[in-house]
Parts: sequence; structure tokens; C-alpha cells
Amino acid sequence: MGFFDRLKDGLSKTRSQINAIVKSEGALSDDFFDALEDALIAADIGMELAERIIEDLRGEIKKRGINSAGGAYTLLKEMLAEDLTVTKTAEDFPPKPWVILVVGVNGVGKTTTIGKLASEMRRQGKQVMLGAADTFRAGAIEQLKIWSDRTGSDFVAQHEGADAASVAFDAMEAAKNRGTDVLILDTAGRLHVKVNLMNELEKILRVIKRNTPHAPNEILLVVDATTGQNAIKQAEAFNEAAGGLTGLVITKLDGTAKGGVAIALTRRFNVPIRKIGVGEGIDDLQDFDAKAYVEAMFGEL
Ligand SMILES: Nc1nc2c(ncn2[C@@H]2O[C@H](COP(=O)(O)OP(=O)(O)O)[C@@H](O)[C@H]2O)c(=O)[nH]1
Ligand SMILES: [Mg+2]
Repeated sequence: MGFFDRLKDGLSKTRSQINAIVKSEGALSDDFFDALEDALIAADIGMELAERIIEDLRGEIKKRGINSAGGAYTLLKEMLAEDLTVTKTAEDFPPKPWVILVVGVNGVGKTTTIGKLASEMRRQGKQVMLGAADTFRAGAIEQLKIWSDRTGSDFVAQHEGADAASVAFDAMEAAKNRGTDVLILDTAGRLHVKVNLMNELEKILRVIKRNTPHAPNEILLVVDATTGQNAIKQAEAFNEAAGGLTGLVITKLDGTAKGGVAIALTRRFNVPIRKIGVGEGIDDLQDFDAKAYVEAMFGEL
């Protein structure tokens, strides 16, 4: 016997009681509601919940002006079906703040990508905060500030030369206090002084994790597609420094006729390409579509 047949069979007695009342064109008597409640209890819904469901049903019946047992029974079934169609999953309730740490060499497009990402998330109705943990380069803070203004995102920064980890800490605290949905942290990319870079990133990560154990939720490495094979070396250095990259962003795909670096990178690091950059504008950020990408390089699949 199949699963549905067994359910049908197991509840046949209470169902036929209800059907008898429905067929006799009975009014909405207490007997009828008792029979419904008994059926719910017989189905293992639990006494307390059964009572609550019948109460809700009575309220809904009043609201809709239903006056036949048949109509009420149909309504009950509709309400139960609705109860059973909860489609939300854990992914619909990300922890707050969702913290994205953006890393990569100078000039690859980190800050620009952050601006584009912020714009996209703001359009989804999220409250976004940008943290200026690239304290190294002149103008980096101001550049991020401009993106925060353009996108209506909150902004946390200190002064140029400040300790990046301290900025990260401030931003984490501010994001928690303001109920921010997504905090995106910009960082410096001084690959030529690898030891410093490692130390700085490690410190930022340590501070973030100590502040909020679930964070960072994403570590995105931004890579410039026009750098070709050198991108692999960069990614290796950052993977070592930041550890646990969760995604890649490949920028400036509008400036290369190749694009094979995407394949080399995903193969090497086995992390998804979260976004691709196809221009300098605020809307020039796209989801990565693997099939379309391969087709663009090698023709229709
Ligand atoms: N053509 C093109 N230029 C980009 C793209 N992303 C960023 N840029 C440009 O690359 C330069 C460096 O970007 P920036 O965000 O400052 O890089 P960062 O140093 O990694 O923060 C800027 O002139 C950006 O406008 C892209 O997808 N396409
Ligand atoms: Mg930058």
C-alpha cells in the first residue's frame, strides 16, 4: 500500500463522519466542529493545535460569511494546505549582519565591485553598510564613500593609515547596532609586500571572528580578467593569506577577448564565481552563467 493510500485508509472513519454531516446539508453546528476537531486529533495534529485550527476556522467562516458545512470543510482543507506550503528555507533567513570581506590586488576593481554589489542589494531592499578597511591608499576611503552615497548605504571609516582591523571592528559593531543586513568590507591589496598583506588580512579576520563567530560569511576574491595567468598566482597568495575563499568575482571581462582565466581559477580553487564585472558603471555586474560563458568563448553548446 502506498503512502497516500495508507493515509486515506487510516483517516477513513473520521472522514466519513464529516462527510455524513456535510451530505445531510447540516448547518454549522457544534457537532460539526467537534467532528472536525476529532478528525484533526485522529490525524495526529495534536489536541492544542486542533483546537486552535478550529478557532481560526470559525473566525474565517464568520469573515467570509460561509454558512454551509460543505463550504466550511472546503475552507478547512484549504487552510491546512496553506499551512503545509511553507517554502522558506534557512537561506531565507541569513544571519545579520551578513559579512562579506572583499580581497584582491590593488586596481582589480574591489571598490567598484563593492559599489555595484551594494547597488544590487539595495534594490533587493536590503540595508547595506560599507566598511573602509582599505586604509592604505590615498583616496580609497573617499572612493568608497562616494559609492555609499550613490547606493544609499551606510558608511564606516577612520582616517587614512588607520589600523584596518580596527575599522573592521568598528563596522561590525555599527552593523550590529543598526540591524544592517549586509556589511561589505573593502580591504587593501598590497601584494608586493606579501608579509604585511598576510598579517593585515589575518588580523582583520581574527577581529571579525572574535566579534561575531559566524562572520565573515563570504570572502570574495576579486580578480582582473585582463591579467591572464597571473591571476592564478594572485589568487594563490590571497587564498593563503585570507584562507577559505568562498567566491570569486572576475572583473573587466569587457576588456578581454579570452576569459579562460575563469575556468583556470574555478578548477584550481573549487569556489564559485559569484559575479562578473563587465564595465565601470553601477549596473555592470552580472551573475555568472557558466553555460553562456562557455558558449561565448567556444560557441553554442
Ligand atoms: N572596464 C572595466 N573597468 C572596471 C571594472 N571594474 C572596475 N573597473 C575599473 O578598474 C579601476 C580600478 O578599480 P577599483 O575599484 O578602484 O579597484 P581596487 O583597487 O581593487 O579597489 C577603476 O578605474 C574601475 O573603474 C570592470 O568590470 N570593467
Ligand atoms: Mg579600492
